[in-house]
This record gives sequence, C-alpha cells and structure tokens, in this order.
Amino acid sequence: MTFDTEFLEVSDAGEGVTEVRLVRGSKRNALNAQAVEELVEVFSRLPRIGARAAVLTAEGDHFCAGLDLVEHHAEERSAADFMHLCLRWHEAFNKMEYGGVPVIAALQGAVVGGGLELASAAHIRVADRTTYFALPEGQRGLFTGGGATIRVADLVGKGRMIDMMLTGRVYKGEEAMAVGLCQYLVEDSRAKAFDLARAAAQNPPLSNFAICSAISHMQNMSALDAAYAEAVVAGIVNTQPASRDRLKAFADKSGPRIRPD
Ligand code: 1HE
Repeated sequence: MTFDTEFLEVSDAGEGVTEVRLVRGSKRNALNAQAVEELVEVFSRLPRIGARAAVLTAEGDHFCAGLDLVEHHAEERSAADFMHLCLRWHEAFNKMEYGGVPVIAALQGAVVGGGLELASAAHIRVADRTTYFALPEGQRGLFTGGGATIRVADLVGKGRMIDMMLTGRVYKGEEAMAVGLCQYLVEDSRAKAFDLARAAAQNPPLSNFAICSAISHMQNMSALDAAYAEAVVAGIVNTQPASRDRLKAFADKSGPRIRPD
C-alpha cells in the first residue's frame, strides 16, 4: 500500500509493525495544514492495511515543534478558518487514539505545543534523554487546538497543564516520567519503541483493537454505560477463536506464566 504523502513516510518495518515517520526535520517537524491532512489519511487507513502496531518516529533532533507558526502567521486565518483547521487536527488524533491499532511514539528533543498533542494521541510514549515536553502556547499568544485540553490534561492533570501553559514550564527526564508525560525513559527511544511495537503486534488484533479504542471510548461514558460497554467488548474479545490456543496452552501448562524479569 503506498501513500501519496509529502511530510509523512509510511513503511513496513516487518513483524506486523508499520513505521509512520514525520519527515520535515528541516522545520523541526512543525505541522502545517497539509501534514495534518496526511496524518488523517495515514491513520484512517492503518487499520485496513494489516498494520498490527505502528511506531511514530520523526526525522532530526526534534520530534515535533507543534503548529506551523510561520504558515499560521502568513495565512492570516479567520477564527472560522482556524476552528476548521483544529477540527482536522482532532480528526487525525482521534484516528490515532480510537483506531484500534497500537501507536507507539518514539520521542526525541522538542515535543512541544501541537507536538505534545500529537504524542499524547499515541498509546505509548517513549522518551530519550534529549526529550522535553512543553506547552508554549501562552508565550506565543495562542491556545491549544489539537486536543491537549483533553489528552494532556488526562496525562498530567489539569493543574500541571495550566502551569505548563501559563509559565512555559518544561518537563524532561525522570520528572517527565513521574508526571505521566511518557511511560518509558531510555537511551534509544527508537529501538525501544520498535521492541514494544513488536511485542504488541503478537497480541490478537481483536484484543489490540479493544485495548486501543474501547478504553478511550469508555472514558467518555458514564460509569454505568462504561461497565455495560466493557461487558459487551469482553464478550466479543474473550470468546474469539484467536485466543483459544493461548488459553489451551495455559490450561495444559505449556503456556507462559506471568512473572517479573
Ligand atoms: C518552525 C517551527 C514551528 C521550527 N513552525 N516553523 N511551537 C513552538 O512554539 C516551538 C517553536 N520552535 C522552537 O522553539 C524551535 O524551533 C525548536 C526549539 C523546536 C528547535 O530549535 P532549533 O534552534 O533547532 O531550530 P530553529 O532555528 O528555531 O528552526 C529551524 C527551522 O524550523 C526554522 O526554519 P528556517 O526556514 O528558518 O530554517 C524555523 O522557522 C522552523 N520551525 N519550529 C514553523 N513551530 C493546534 S494549536 C497548537 C499550538 C502550538 O503548537 S503552539 C507551539 C508552537
């Protein structure tokens, strides 16, 4: 499957893993309107091209510098123009979060503004020692428009998010881990992200579909409706033919036991 894209490269990395790479390193992978359309396109199609997991990577020293500020300045957008643009950001990131294919982001350098909104739509974020997170919208005279009010607040809590936006506070290293901005902090975020993706790709796709869509959907529901939806999803997933061999292996003691390393 080929994608007609300018700012994204999509490639088969083997073992069911697809790499989606931002290739606008000369502009620190800033997201212009075209790049957002490409994200919509790629993440809409990912579940249907047989991807069992995806790794989101970026060219150069910085993962993503957020909204293309130069384009935004030049376009002199109206409020309505920008509102409609934000809806496309939401479309792209919702495809990532709710698409049912595990997306693991391999981070380096700046993960700022819209770049953090992009990373927060991934299911797992892997940082390296150069990675830093910020929401410089306040300093730029802007506001988040790509879902940070939902996803970043969900990761770090409202209080920390407001602090980041008001004061430009930057998180990195162990502190970024501790507040929930990333789940892994390693020397080589790319290698680790691929290891994690290959592991996730071993799970039956229906299980991954539930993990990478149902949990997010259920968070939008009342507790009563979420419990009902969970029972329905579990009814389907937990009786799938693909899990029978795994359950048999556990029952006959040939299957793996879950133990710490
Ligand atoms: C850009 C962008 C951009 C770089 N839009 N062109 N985001 C920000 O406030 C972050 C803005 N960027 C930076 O603070 C810095 O560029 C970095 C710390 C990420 C990297 O610094 P550095 O020294 O490596 O690069 P640079 O010299 O600043 O930039 C290199 C080129 O990338 C340069 O272009 P050139 O043609 O002069 O070479 C920059 O113009 C370009 N570039 N970042 C456009 N963001 C849905 S609402 C979301 C709201 C937000 O995202 S607000 C946060 C915006």
